Amino acid sequence: MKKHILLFIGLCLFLNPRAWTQEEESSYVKEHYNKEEVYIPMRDGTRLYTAIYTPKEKGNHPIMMQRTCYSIAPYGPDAYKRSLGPSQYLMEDKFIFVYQDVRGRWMSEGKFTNMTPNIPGNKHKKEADESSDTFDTIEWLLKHLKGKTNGKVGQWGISYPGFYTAAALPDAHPALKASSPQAPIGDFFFDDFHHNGAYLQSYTAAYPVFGYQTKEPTTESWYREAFARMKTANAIDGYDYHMELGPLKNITEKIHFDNEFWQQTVEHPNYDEFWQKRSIIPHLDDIDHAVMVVGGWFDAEDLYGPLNIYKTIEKTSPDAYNTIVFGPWSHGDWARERGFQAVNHVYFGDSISIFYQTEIERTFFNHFLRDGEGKPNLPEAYMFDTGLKEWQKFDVWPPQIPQTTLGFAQNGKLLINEEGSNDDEFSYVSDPAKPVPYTSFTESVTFTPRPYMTDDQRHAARRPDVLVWESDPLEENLTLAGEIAAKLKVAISSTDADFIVKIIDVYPGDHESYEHNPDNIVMGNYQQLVRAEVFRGRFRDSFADPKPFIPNEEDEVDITLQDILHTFKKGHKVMVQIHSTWFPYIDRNPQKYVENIYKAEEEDFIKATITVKGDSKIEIGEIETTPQSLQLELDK
Ligand code: PG9
Repeated sequence: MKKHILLFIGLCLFLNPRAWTQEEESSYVKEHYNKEEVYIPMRDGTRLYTAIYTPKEKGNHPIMMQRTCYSIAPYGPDAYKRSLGPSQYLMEDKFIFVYQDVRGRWMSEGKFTNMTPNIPGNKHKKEADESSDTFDTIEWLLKHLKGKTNGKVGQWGISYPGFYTAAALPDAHPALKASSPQAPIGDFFFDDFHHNGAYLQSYTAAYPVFGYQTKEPTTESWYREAFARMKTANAIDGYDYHMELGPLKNITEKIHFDNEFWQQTVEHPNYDEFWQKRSIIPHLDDIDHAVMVVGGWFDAEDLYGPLNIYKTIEKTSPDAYNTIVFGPWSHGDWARERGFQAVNHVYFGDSISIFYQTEIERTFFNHFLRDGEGKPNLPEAYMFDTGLKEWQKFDVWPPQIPQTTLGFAQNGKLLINEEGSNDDEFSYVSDPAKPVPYTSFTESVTFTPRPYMTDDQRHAARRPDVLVWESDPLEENLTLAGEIAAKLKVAISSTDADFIVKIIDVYPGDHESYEHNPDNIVMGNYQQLVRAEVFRGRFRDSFADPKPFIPNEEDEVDITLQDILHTFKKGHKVMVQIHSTWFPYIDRNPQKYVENIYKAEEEDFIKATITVKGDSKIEIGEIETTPQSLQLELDK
């Protein structure tokens, strides 16, 4: 009888997987895995500290590896990670899990470099980069684990570990069979610290983690004192905190005065060789193993990276098995399941991460690392429609569907598939002394910004320095899918300005509210942000070669916003907002052209009248954008 009950429980769990508790995961690791820690020598002699978790169950297990700048802690042969691998399901499937501190971080030797530049064609040379470090690590592991492994290696990582996964794709070791760069950083001038040349002031507190060199291998944090300078514990209002900070030069003088990466950021305000060589995107042209790129539609940190790494591989390694998965997630949500999936106030459904972990990620790795023939039963693009709140499968991304154009008419009327008139113009006064808040709520100083990605936009819509266009209530569903190009015709009264463009889903007044929200969050008439982007106007002709505007002369600013898949449902309205400050998410543009905004003085910050001409427009669909770093490579 007991056996039948246990069998029934097991069947229920298999059919309805549930997230384990931390205690369950931790005890599983100790019961089923052995751990060893080793130094692995790289080709230049530098040794990288590596933890190897091997199943106690004998067998020829595949290897799953993660390389990280965030520590492979806990250190010590008897200290075990609470869980192993991308999910508990792959941990149950028994792999040899390998974690490695990258060069110059934590217990590894060597010097840390942000976004280590790739050395093309480096497979057999003496110089080291992330590709060669991964190659040398795999070569060493195959020898060390002989008799315990089937010789197939997979790798995965989220965010910076996602970059290290992508950085291992060029000149990959032949044993590397499956890579999943998840929310990978692609290029720090467009991911994380900058968007289209504008600095994300909301990232200021993150600099200590990346701006210092460890004097020698250590298990202890070496940046905590510098982190404390941001007083993040006491700063209850990030907007006021950053306004009181004043111009960015005060960050250099008062906070990050000894931070190597901050100094580099300040000295390289344009997209010069310093940033270009740190982009992984131009190096994705000889990939010969399976890749699954994963990202979240509301990932505030790395959206440019996953979308452009996937699309570039499609272009430059057309024969590679290369797929993409995008869900209704914030940064890294897919790796954790809390029962329901919501980003800030917006609810998308239950057990979405479990579905991804069990049906998509587990299938991908088991297929390519065990004995899967041909291709796994997965689509080219597994994309979640964030309006319909359901998964869609596509044979190609961006999808080949008719382009949608949004146009701007008088009286705040948004035109759909109709363009406005150049005779119309819409103006506002942008004042850096009173910038548009980027959140509808009070937020303290952030390590990185997150909830704003689906936030209510009514706080901005009511400001005189925000242009707003709104469609009539839709008579049928409208799906906006693919890439987005905002083509603005503008004139400004000064010599520099930023442009923020937002696409917003306006809910009907009777829209349901969600039980996971506080009672005061009513979703009727909610103006949900779907996608937004900033563009620093000085870079309108070239990110490498900025130039001032000529006051009051019409000019063009073309802005690429990151892809979306969102169905605006019948009864909803489509809204577009345009403005020129977005604080403290983005640093304030002085609006008077200076060579380097990181060194601008208080008196450089001036009001400016911004005019947007009526024949500006936004196009959504297959726009054929090319990442800046790839374009520069192609232009050589
Ligand atoms: N991409 C994320 C990040 C990079 C740099 C600063 C802050 C965040 C991440 O690796 O989590």
